[in-house]
Amino acid sequence: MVQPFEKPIYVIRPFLPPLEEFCEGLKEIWDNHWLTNNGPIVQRFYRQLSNYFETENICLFTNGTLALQIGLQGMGIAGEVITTPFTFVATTHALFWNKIRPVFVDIEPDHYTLNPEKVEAAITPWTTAILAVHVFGYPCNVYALADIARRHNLRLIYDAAHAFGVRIGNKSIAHFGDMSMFSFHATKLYHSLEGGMLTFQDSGLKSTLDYLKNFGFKNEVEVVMPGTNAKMNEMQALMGGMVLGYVDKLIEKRQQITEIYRERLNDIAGIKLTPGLPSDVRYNYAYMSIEVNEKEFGMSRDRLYEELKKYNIYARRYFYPLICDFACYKSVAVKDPLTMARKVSDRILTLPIYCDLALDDMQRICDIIIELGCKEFKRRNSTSVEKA
Ligand code: T4K
Repeated sequence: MVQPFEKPIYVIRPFLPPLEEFCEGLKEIWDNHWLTNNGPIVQRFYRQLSNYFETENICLFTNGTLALQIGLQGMGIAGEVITTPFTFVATTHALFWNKIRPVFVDIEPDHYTLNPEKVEAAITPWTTAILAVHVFGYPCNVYALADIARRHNLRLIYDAAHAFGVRIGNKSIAHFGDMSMFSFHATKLYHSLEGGMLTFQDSGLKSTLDYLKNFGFKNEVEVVMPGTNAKMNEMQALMGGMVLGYVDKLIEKRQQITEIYRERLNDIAGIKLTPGLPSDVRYNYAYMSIEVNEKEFGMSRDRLYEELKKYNIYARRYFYPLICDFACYKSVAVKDPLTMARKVSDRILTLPIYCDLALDDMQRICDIIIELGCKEFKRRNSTSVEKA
């Protein structure tokens, strides 16, 4: 019998650079006595990211939620926006804070991104934009969505919170759509403690976004719009700049972990792994999700989630419930039956993945999952034999 872990294994564990490296960086902040409000380290971080994403059309924020909220405001999005119910709740909150009505449509079965056919069917005279999510870092069908947006004169915005480092062909994913939001939260594969970033195609937006995140100040005496406070600070930028130096290695390590998971869980009845991505996608291995089919596995997703806790493994049900089922969005009329989103949300389970997850530990996580499935399957079968 496989033994439980002595210490909790969480779904993620943030990467931290060597402490000495961070302490060295802190000296710069202590020397500067500059902590926030577009300080020198934020400016340097901006240049590093411009280089990484090959664009100057970047704006940094204190977190991804405020970035998205301000991005929508800066672009003047209003009315109805077509979006996915299978995401973190912040995606929809950003619409709500802009008094925009979310129109939820269904997702694709393989990579859980917006289904373009459903998007097109949901367009009304009030639709102004599509807010799609590269969920788990899996790219949306960017070409189909761009075509729909162009034909219907809609803006195309991506919640790319999970998609740092993802590329399609020879381009960063940041170059698709009118705007993309990246989250640098501690739980993401790439982080700056907390933080967020917008990338956008229209360079004219930059000053508006900069005003909006800094109370609307143009200079000491001019406030040009009612902005808020959503600035990134020096400590965040210091961490972000350091982690950037490690990001390729972090992605490589996660790829290794993912491959072992896939190898071990591939032939387990009732566990569905995500199919491979098109060959021109460079994936970032942001999350390791499986779908659990209760009938075939012998145990429901929720039972497995609870049983794993007994072994000190804290998997997560990203994303369950669907956003439209949260109390605060229940009053939003949903016309699409969301058949696929409901099915996936009831089956999905995100397993631990982070760069310092020991390979032995992940083998043990797989052993536990397999053992739990087999035990339950045998128990159910023997009960039905006894009954017969
Ligand atoms: N759009 C999408 C699609 C998103 O996924 C998110 C955020 C956003 C927008 C908004 O971006 P931000 O405003 O956050 O930049 C977590 C994160 O808090 C959230 O950022 C993330 N998505 C979401 C998918 O996951 P929770 O509620 O699951 O976090 P929490 O605190 O339960 O952490 C998960 C596990 O990580 C814990 O069990 C333990 C571990 N952990 C967590 C933290 C914070 C650590 O080991 N160390 C830590 O410092 O939302």
